[in-house]
Amino acid sequence: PQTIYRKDYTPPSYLVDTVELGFDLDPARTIVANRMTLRRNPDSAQREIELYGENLELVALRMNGNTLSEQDYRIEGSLLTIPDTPEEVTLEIETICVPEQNTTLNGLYTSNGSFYTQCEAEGFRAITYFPDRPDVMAVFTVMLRADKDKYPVLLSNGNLVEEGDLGDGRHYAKWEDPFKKPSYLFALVAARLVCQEETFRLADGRDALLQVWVEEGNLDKTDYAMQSLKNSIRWDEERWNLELDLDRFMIVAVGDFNMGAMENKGLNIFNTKFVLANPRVATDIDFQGIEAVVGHEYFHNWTGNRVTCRDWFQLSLKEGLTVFRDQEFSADMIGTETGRAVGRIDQVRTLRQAQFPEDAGPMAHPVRPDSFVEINNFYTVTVYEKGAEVVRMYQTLLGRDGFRKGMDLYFERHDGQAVTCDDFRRAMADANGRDLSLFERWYSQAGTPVVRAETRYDDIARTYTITFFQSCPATPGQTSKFPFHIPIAVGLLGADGRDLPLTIGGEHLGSTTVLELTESEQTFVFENVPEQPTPSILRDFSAPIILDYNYGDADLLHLFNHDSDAVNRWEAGQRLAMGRLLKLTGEAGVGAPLMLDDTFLLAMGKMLSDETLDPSFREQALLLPSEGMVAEQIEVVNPLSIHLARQFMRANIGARLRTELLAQYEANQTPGEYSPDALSIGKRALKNLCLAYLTAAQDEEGLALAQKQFDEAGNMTDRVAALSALIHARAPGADAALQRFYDEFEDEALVIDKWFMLQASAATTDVAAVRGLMRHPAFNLRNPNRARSLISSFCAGNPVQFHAPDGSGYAFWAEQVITLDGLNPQVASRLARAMDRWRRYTPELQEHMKKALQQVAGQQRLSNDVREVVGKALA
Ligand code: HT7
Ligand code: ZN
Repeated sequence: PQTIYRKDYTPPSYLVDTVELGFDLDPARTIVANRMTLRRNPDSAQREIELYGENLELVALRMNGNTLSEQDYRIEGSLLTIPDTPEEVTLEIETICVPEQNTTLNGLYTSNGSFYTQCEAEGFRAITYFPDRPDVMAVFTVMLRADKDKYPVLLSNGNLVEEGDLGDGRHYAKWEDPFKKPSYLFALVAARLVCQEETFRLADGRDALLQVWVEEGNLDKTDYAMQSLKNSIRWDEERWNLELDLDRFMIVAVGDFNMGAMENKGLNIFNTKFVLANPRVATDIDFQGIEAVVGHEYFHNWTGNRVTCRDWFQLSLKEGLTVFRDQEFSADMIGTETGRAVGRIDQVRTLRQAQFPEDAGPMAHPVRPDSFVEINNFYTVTVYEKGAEVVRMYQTLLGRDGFRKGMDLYFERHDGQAVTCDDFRRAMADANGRDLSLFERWYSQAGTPVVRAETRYDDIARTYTITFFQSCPATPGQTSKFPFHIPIAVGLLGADGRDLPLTIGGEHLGSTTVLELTESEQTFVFENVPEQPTPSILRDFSAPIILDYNYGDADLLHLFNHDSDAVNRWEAGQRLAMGRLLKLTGEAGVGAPLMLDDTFLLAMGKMLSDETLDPSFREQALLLPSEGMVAEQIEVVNPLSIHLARQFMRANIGARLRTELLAQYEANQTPGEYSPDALSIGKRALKNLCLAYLTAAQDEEGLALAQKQFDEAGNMTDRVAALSALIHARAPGADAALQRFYDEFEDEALVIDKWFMLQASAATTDVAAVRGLMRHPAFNLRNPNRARSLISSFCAGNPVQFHAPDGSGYAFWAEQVITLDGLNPQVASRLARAMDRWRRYTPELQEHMKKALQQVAGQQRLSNDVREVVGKALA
């Protein structure tokens, strides 16, 4: 496969002003008529028109009214070139595609018999020939024609300008989008749907029509998405002065979808998972996901749609920025300081669990990649979550007001343009009169920087010195790195646990200050420090780095008990827990007896019962680092030892903190009507963690409580938590509970996904059991949610069984990647990434893993998506 390089970017040869699309929608044979006006791009020396098309039957091609014959153009792969074209051109292209056979869910496809599209990144070329690249922006008009009975609802981007009957059982709708847009933002839907709608008054007094479209039977699950949409619109107005620019904004939910959702202009298409919710079927995490994703897609209207990306290497320009915006939105919706910190802790967890490993693995790439084989493989945690961290660091460095000035300048300069990450950085720098040239390295260098800190207190001079040493490990294609521009927020705690006032160079800096690292070694001296302090470094996780500081247990306990920065307070607990987990893992590996010290348990018990603290924070503080996070700390990974160590720790906590856990289980009940507000969510989370610890200890009362909670729960959060506790504890009632759960929710696809996922990730579920579940009538490999709920949950979420010593998990993985690749390369390729870190396992496991990787790589017919992932893993 061909590698595409960022350095090879050239401007498009032609620009497209208008596109008129006509669709005669038929699942077996859809005819697409495309009439577009193009003109030569003054910024390009090229004189040929380049169009992309894939899996299309080309019926006719006319240029300025004349039919072109095969001698007039070339088709090489997906590129159609028309040479020697005039300054201004009208092209008319007729193609045929077959939506019902499109299992890739890219381009135009059918789901449950209806039509949907997915065009990002390069799906539009599976609909018609077009200069399908984000720097070609055009005004679209769309005419949809389809059978009226089967597809009563016909939607596309922008405004509905005409609709009516065609007489032969078919009808039509014409849509015009007044804003020019790249082709990846095109969308259409032709389906039997119903909607919840509302008119919403915008800040400038205009009324906008908001609609949430779902399949019949799901209207009782749209309230939260609608509320989240209204909150998003208001928040964007209030925090950034950004208004909805359309009269109509639609969300459509579809059951077959490769990712979470898509920000098509005015017609967002969503995975049902991020739309449908009510207390009976959705958990607190589902509700939170809906708020975040509805916000994320809506915020793209400015950060992505109005200002878009010049090329796909700049993906983080829109994704990093929009993730940052959705994170801030969710934090502001909670509105409390603890709520914000708990959200931040979740973000740190995601980074450590998924992004740091990516940065250290074979697919490591900079936030702005230099090359790719398949762009779909670069919708990654690095581009999204690390990208958001990079945006957050601007705000940390420039302050909230400075960041806002930068955003304002960015929109002022670039509205209606397709731009680069450099343009964004320049806007930030220029708006604040700052030199941010070194900051560019966050975009160009892959890998997670490691910052080592050394400290010294001088009790005579009353100074406290911190020296930082930064480095960054080699990543594929980048052996040595330059120092990063790193904001490190620091506070110093006195012996009484309070923040000491900070002074550097005579300047009073309050209780937290942001130190800026730009060199590989830098020293900062705090003055007038009255006593040996405990340093709280990297407050609020001010940069996506690994902090290497030799904290002793006493320091960590002090921070865990007192740090005013909630993120670092949590972090101290994680460090305490990680130390124990690593020690226990070593002991489990050699069959030594396992023991957990009283100091740790005491600290955990105190945190658990400290009712001055928010339950949501206590839950986070008591949650142990995941098995995956432990694995990242170990050079030679034996998943079973890690599992045994963590299970031992959980059971020990459950047994030795039994009284406190039972008390908190009771204290954090949320009687009455279910509400997904932050306090109730926190209480349920803490209560259900207590239940998980108690049942991990096989506590009889705990097991009885789990059964009772399962039987009586009035909401899905408690239901699923109880079921999970029963399954993981191998409780006698687990099988019956699973059956009851299935029977009760058989018709709720998203709940049945949970049913599969719970089983797939249980350490008792081996490959044979997963194969059995694949034969279940409710299993369907073609549905991405279902495939992920069973196969990905097993391969990425059940380390003990996936890494079975006989290699059966890996053989299963290879088989599924190969089969899925024939249906849906995007889903297959994500599953393929479960093997990214294969070189870190024991030699025996490595051997099996390599064999499985080679088996996949050796397939003759393989998508670029999967070939790139396994190729890089084996390289
Ligand atoms: N911008 C959207 C990306 C997306 C996507 C990418 C590749 C293949 C399918 C896809 N569906 C959605 C989602 C987002 O970040 O908002
Ligand atoms: Zn996005």
